[in-house]
Amino acid sequence: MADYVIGDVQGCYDALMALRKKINFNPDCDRLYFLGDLVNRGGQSLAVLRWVYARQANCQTVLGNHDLSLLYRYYFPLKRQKNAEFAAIFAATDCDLLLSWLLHSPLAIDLPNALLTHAGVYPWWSLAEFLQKSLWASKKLTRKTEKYLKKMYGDTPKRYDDGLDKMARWRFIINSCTRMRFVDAEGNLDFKEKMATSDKPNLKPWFSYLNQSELPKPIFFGHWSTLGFYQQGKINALDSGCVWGGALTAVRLDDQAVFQVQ
Ligand SMILES: [Mn+2]
Repeated sequence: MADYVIGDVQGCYDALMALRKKINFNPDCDRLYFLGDLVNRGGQSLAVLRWVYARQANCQTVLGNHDLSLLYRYYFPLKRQKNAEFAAIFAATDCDLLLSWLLHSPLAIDLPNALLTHAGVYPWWSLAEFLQKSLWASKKLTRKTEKYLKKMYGDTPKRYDDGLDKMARWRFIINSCTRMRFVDAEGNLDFKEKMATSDKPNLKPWFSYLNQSELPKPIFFGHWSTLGFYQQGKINALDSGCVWGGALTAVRLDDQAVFQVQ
């Protein structure tokens, strides 16, 4: 029995099947934890969703920004753009089942030996605060889906404050959990820089603000394909750019063994 954390699949079903073979996935006892962005751009998003959905007893995902984009367009058909992969999902007879399951996926998964989230943990929060806030945001998303999804898009507020109104706090939590890369020294999120490093001296990767010696467990995240597969202390970035011709990465939690397929 083994637990694996898997980076951004983004509709790359063939890569997922190759990885499954490589880790010798046994659905009777192994568990797979996906770091979000199961869908979009890889061309086989429906197949990926169906595969994970059918194995939900031992597969779980956190929500990524592309998963939320899919849900947004499901609930607001007028916002659907030309996206053949999403169109195939909306046209599928099992669309409602698949997307209801996806909607109920969490923003964070707290395992005994690892914390999983799509983009990261806002470094001005403790892990306990992060978990409490992400759970609160998930509840809003599942209970008042259209009300909240409608207001999801936007780059503000840049910084979290308990005094912000409910929708602003919710959007900040969604943005930090699913889109964050660089943060400035005052705690403002930046959404422009997408490379591994930034020329702006005030911007640092969110994880560089963490005091790793105080972290109770390693953090695993995806989303940052330009950073690639990156491990530094308790920080584990697993989006190795499968959809951009890179690799799909899995880490076995028990022994930190790394598995990759091109
Ligand atoms: Mn992402």
